[in-house]
Amino acid sequence: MYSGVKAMIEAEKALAASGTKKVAGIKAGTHLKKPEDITGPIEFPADCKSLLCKYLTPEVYAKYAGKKDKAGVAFEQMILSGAQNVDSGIGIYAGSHDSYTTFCDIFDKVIEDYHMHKKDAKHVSNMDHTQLVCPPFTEDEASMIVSTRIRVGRNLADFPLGPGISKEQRDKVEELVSKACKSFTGELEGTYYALGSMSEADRKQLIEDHFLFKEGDRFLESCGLNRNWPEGRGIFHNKEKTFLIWVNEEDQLRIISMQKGADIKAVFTRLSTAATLIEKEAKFAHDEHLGYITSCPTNLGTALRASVHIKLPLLGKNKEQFNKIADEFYVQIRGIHGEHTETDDGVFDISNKRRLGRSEKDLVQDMYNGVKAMITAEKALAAAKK
Ligand code: ADP
Ligand code: CIR
Repeated sequence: MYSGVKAMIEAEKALAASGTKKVAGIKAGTHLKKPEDITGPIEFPADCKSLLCKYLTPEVYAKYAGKKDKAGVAFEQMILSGAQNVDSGIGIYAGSHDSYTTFCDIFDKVIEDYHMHKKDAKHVSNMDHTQLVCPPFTEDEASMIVSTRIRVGRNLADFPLGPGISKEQRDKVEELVSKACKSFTGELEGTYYALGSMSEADRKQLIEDHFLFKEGDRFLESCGLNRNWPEGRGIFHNKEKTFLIWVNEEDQLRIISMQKGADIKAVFTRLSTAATLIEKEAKFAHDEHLGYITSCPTNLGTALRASVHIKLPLLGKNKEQFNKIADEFYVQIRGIHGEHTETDDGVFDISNKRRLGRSEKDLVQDMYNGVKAMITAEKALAAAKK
């Protein structure tokens, strides 16, 4: 009896010790190469501003470490981008629609922080272009606007999102989308070009002319979105390149309407017509709470970014005033060569910042209102100079 009890006491003590053993923290940074390198709670640098850093508490980490969503995507895969890139703004990507449910303790917080959209809030869509209030710009105002573009992101309901999709599934998405593109007629009719069979010169030209995505985004690379590049990726566009679809970039579809000049209404009308047509054929990942499902939580809801490239040489130098207007009108300032680029010639990309909890037409309205306010400020600065 004695020996048996003694052995049980030892076993109990060992179990207690293993239960209280502290898991070693892992330093964030580019030395983390793959999801398996995340073997403990992440220690971020003190100045890290990402939402991942803010909400990945040791408790959340402990709850989700080693877990997978229903599509089989590991939690560590979703947080690798922010764990590697400590300059991330967000730092987390979903592997499938289900990630938002399975890992809700962190995604709910990120979504509420970024979009101010609470756990029980509903998202309502409205693409009715006739409800947009955007009186045409005067001639001198319109001449400040180089071009206008509106895109929405979409993912197919029957597939995981980019970080979780297999090569075979991605190729299938390409096949389905490129086939569906053949049914466009009239102004929307066009051709699908696979990235892999495009010449280097054509690819470069399309990027320079703002039509095609770039490759090698380090945030997307880290979350697994660039696997098997360039296979399965491509672009559809009509003859005039006013209607385009990016296939299997950050989202499975990025539906884009764009043209030179300032006619926001025409660009939105084309986009909503095309998106409605595509929706009749395809089943997109969508729910009542989050709207259209995207891998990056910033794009949830409408996945809509409406932008103009606009010349603001004076306001652009007056950063405080520029940022104040941007904040007041919920618009974002980017460089004109895509996200994370800087502007050097006084031309800026101004777009709606919000995506979720507001309808498409409200967000295009945000962009119009913000742009109008910036034009007014630019004109006042020019008049004061005289
Ligand atoms: P997204 O719109 O998908 O967030 P980016 O900011 O990376 O992506 O922009 C993608 C491409 O679209 C870039 O080449 C960018 O210059 C181009 N673009 C964005 N807005 C406009 C616009 N208003 N006019 C012309 N090109 C634009
Ligand atoms: C970050 O966290 O800064 C990057 N993952 C990008 C976030 C912005 N979202 C996006 O471009 N879709």
